[in-house]
Amino acid sequence: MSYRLHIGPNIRKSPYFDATVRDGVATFSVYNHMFIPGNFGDPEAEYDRLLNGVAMWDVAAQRQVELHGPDAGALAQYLTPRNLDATKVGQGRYVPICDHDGHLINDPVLQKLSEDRYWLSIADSDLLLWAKAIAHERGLNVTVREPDVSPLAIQGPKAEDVTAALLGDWVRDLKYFWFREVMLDDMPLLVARSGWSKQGGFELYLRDARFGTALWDRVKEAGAPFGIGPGAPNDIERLESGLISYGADMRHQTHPVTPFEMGFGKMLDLNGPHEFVGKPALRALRESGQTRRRTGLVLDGAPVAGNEHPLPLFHEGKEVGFAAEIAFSKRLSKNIGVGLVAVDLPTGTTGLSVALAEGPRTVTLADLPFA
Ligand code: THG
Repeated sequence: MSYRLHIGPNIRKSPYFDATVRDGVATFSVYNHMFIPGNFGDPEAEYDRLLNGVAMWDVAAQRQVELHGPDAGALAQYLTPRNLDATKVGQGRYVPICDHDGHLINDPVLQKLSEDRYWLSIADSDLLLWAKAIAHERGLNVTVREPDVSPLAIQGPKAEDVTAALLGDWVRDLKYFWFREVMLDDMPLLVARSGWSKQGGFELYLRDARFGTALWDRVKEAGAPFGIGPGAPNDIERLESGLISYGADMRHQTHPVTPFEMGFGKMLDLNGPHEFVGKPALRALRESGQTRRRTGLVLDGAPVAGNEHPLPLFHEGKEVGFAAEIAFSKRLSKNIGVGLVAVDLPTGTTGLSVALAEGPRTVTLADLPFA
């Protein structure tokens, strides 16, 4: 389903907005109060480029929350149950963020730029307000703000060749989730090997919005020999790969989940000496035991149109969880999805049901990733 959105000054525009419009963006969504491209008119070609070639995405809506000052490291550690002791300057880390009830409120990538400067590259919830309030209320000596930083992703098997053509062969030695700060002409960038797909690639964090179109065009030019084309974070690929989508898979207002339920249990350090938001709640949740788990879903029948919000899953007349997102995978030629179900229902369990707009479907539980 798609609707027309009313466009007004209340929704922010990415520095790449003009370039994406010029290059044929067909749909937008809204993420962190900013437009983010949905597709460029040919979703199948865009999926194919991501899996077999290379795609460029305007992901400026992955906004940064900057922690700067003597207590930046202390605040970063207080915000996440993941232990950051071993995190080095130049290294990124996927960090679950919980509220005081132990519910996930964001799942950003943390970048450690220096001992006194960190960025949280956030998912779609207002972490800036949260981090500012916590810093202030705890009397920490740190400035929390949204810097002028806008990521552009290059994803797909040919992303390394494109990024090397643009920036040099050193990018080939960059390790997964590590980054380097560089200049491209006059453009200040942070370049990381990361991105919201399992096809490999890089994210260029542009540190001056005035160069949005210039950077977009440099990437396009460097990628042309490799068949680069515009695209956007791809829901079908992410379902196949099992990547987590805050907003779809969980949202603290509507379908709160714990990090244990999302499979983050091993990332948490609940026994260490350091304090962090949610520690007592998470320790209590660990004791009381997990009731739901993240799972893949397979739906029978004809290709589905997809769902607009989480849908309850039923088994033997009982509600046992929810389907977070469902889509038809042409590559796997089946309807796939992700969701949460009761822990006593193992992979392979069949006969669950979900009520789609187009009618009821039978659901079988599957392992993640699908492929
Ligand atoms: N890149 C950057 N910022 C982001 C995202 C991103 N902000 C929004 C959103 N994505 C945050 N959420 C995620 C979710 C998954 C991953 C990264 C950010 C991810 N996960 C890998 C996985 O699950 O296999 C690796 C996780 C790990 O290291 O353990 O990459 O994509 N800049």
